[in-house]
Amino acid sequence: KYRGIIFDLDGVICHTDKYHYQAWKQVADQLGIYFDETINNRLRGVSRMESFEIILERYDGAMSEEEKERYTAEKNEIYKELLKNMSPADLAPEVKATMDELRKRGLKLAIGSSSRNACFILGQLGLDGYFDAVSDGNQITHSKPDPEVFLLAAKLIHEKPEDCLVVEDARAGLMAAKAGGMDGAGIGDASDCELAAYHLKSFEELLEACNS
Ligand code: B16
Ligand code: MG
Repeated sequence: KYRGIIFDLDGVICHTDKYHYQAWKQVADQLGIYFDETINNRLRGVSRMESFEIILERYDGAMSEEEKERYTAEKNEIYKELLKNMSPADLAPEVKATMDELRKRGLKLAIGSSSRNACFILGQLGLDGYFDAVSDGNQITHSKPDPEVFLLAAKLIHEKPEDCLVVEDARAGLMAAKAGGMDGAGIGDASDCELAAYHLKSFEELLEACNS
């Protein structure tokens, strides 16, 4: 049924939420802004600057664009330091085994991530060069829910959007898939999302979704 699978990275292939959280928390604390894990959940799939805008909803002052750039750059420095803790042990065996099986069945595999650190994270996980294509936050101008990152992924694997399935943990990502004319499979936080064609309880269930 599908010819290509496009995976979101953070929240699907690996879990970087705790590092995003710790890094944003340090910035929020400096500014005296209340920030917790529930607010952090709203940052899934959203770009770095848009994430900061969500955090600033609880900030009572004005902030110049220059300052916003400075704080988001600082968050990224902290985040990148934390990412150094990641290793191939952070890649769940069932995730790797499922992807290997999908590839064996002839499907092309791509990454469609809002993150500008996607390649670094893939390297940490030992997945350098594993995917047929990587479409990430460095190559796009509009982030999810805009479909740009997934349309680029489909183009890079030379498949039509309607022949691709997107795997996402964020509502914004499932909206992006739909806007791009692709089916979506929701996992984790997005597994119950009504926008998804498949509601995955585990990563392995993808194998059934691709058979159906
Ligand atoms: P960066 P995904 C997204 O990745 C994260 O879910 C989101 O929380 C983050 O703000 C965004 O990447 C940008 O990340 O600061 O590394 O460029 O889920 O689309 O793989
Ligand atoms: Mg995600």
